[in-house]
Amino acid sequence: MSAREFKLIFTGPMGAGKTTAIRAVSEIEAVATEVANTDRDTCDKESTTVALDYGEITLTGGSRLRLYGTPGQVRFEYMWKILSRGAVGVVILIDGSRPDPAADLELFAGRFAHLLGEARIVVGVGRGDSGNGALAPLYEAAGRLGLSFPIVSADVRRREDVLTLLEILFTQIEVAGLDEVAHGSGG
Ligand SMILES: Nc1nc2c(ncn2[C@@H]2O[C@H](COP(=O)(O)OP(=O)(O)OP(=O)(O)O)[C@@H](O)[C@H]2O)c(=O)[nH]1
Ligand SMILES: [Mg+2]
Repeated sequence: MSAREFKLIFTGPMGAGKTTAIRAVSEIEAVATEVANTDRDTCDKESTTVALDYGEITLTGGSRLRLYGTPGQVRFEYMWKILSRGAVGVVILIDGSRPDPAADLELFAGRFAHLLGEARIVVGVGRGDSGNGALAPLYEAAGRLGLSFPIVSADVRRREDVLTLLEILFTQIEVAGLDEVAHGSGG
């Protein structure tokens, strides 16, 4: 049986943890394109991604996931499209402590919605209040776009949490039969 490979994207606003998430799970040394962060008002951290992150992980069933992280800043938006090509899954990471997480989700889900014929979405929310109803505004934001996808709390510094996001996403991809579409039903 030939090894099956799938391309997944991690996206979301600056500082949500895309680079952190890929580092947390990659079984190869993750590739990063970090530069010093000059936008400390938006997000107070040392560095920011300007082109992409890259990592790889093999699932228990043998499927190999190629993980691409986008930059979070809208000025690098041209990379979002380039990185999206051929992706069958999108992980949108949301920082629940930012001023308007629902608006962030609306922006990113809207920008990646064009992939939904051949891809699925999962949303991971960090730093937020994980209490009952805390995710409701995010589900409402998805509803405004006419979209529905799973939204779960996740601390992407924890490998287990990132793996859970990937499992939720990969299950949707399998249920939708996108793994067959991407790789041919005969293979
Ligand atoms: N306290 C807390 N910190 C978190 C959580 N998730 C991520 N972080 C931290 O937030 C920072 C995220 O930084 P990056 O991984 O560079 O974020 P990014 O999304 O790649 O950002 P850009 O590339 O600049 O768009 C890291 O320092 C993480 O350790 C969380 O749930 N709680
Ligand atoms: Mg990054």
